[in-house]
Amino acid sequence: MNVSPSPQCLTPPTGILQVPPLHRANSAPIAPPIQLSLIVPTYNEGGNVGKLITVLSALLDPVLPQGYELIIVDDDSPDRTWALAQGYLPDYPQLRVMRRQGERGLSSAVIRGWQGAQGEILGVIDGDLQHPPEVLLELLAQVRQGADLAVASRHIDGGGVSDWSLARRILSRGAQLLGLVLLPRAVGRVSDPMSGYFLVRRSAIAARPLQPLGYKILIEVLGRGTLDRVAEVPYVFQEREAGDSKVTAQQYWDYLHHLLRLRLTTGRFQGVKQRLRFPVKRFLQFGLVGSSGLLVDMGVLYLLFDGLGWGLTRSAVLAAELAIVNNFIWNDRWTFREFSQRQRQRRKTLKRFLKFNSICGLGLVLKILILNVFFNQLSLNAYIANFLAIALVTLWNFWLSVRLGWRVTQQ
Ligand SMILES: Nc1nc2c(ncn2[C@@H]2O[C@H](COP(=O)(O)OP(=O)(O)OP(=O)(O)O)[C@@H](O)[C@H]2O)c(=O)[nH]1
Ligand SMILES: [Mg+2]
Repeated sequence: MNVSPSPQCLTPPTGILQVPPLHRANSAPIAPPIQLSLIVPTYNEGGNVGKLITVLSALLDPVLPQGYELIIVDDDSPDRTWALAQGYLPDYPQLRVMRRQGERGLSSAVIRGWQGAQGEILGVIDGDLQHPPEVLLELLAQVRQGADLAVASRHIDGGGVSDWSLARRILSRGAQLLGLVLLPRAVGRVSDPMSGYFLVRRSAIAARPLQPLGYKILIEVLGRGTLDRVAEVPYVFQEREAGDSKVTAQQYWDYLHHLLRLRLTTGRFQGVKQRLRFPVKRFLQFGLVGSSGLLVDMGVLYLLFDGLGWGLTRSAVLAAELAIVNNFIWNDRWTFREFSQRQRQRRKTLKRFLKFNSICGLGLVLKILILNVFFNQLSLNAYIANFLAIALVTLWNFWLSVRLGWRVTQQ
């Protein structure tokens, strides 16, 4: 026979994944009320869980005395992480442990934790100490100052990854790019949509069914939440000290599946509205800059090919590159001024320049393809075909520049 379980041992909720709104009046009289509920999803984190509990409690006790709860949601780990965590319950009154049996997965563990939580501010942090605990206080400060979502980011100044291989960096950035293309409005709101370390106001996600898949719970929050203000705080992703990563190729598939599901189930009308709100003024500026680039291109070509007698290809390549430099400078200082002003560091400017170069390079390939189709397949006049190709590619370049080139996260 089981002894009656401690109230600090939470029963995993069942049914749909939906966070209830907060009903203070119905909750047990606790003084002071819980403000922050931080979920720690764990699977085989026996080597980390003890240290995590002590570090997080020491950090939060002075800031929110009795006003927070730390909820370990463990998926019945074979290394008995849940039992180890339960061992800390008597000494840590703000600690709760939820042992899930029969349901698995990081994202659903986080939501089950939020479903059993009492706080108005809900959060998540990894259980392997890769997320620096002290950043939590900065995230909390952001929410207290009015943010609906505060995300710890590796991709703003002061953030980073400690020792990732090139392959992992490329995979992570590739996944982010895919998200930007498929779900630009949601994913584009933060610089690090892959972050698993954030706080969100309960009211921003309450009372709506959530359908996360795999690891990227933040994508679900961005896609389905009502988030007026989003803030970011930099952090450096630490190396694991104990235990093993649970990341497998399956997580990449889940991520793709998750993005597509969100694409199909959210934002359809937003997409229409967005199309109707085409940024005409900015596009005209972009077109004007493009025309100035054409002049630079022609002028340099004339100078090198006719004036200096260089070969045609060499002259054309240099002329095109100088035109790109010209366009970049004007677009950065004029067309997309308000974006570049917020990211003025030299490294960021260089990054924007390289992105713009790739966008233009891709545009050139596209232009030649379109020109050939119009001229060879549709038998249009060469100059009309060229004009149409330039117009289409300018639109394409503009779209990519807005989506990827001068993208700044909303603060
Ligand atoms: N409850 C629960 N937690 C999980 C599950 N999978 C992973 N976790 C926890 O989620 C957190 C992040 O998982 P990790 O495997 O460390 O993933 P990561 O930090 O993105 O990647 P690494 O840098 O390789 O460690 C850790 O605290 C894991 O223990 C799961 O299926 N259920
Ligand atoms: Mg980890």
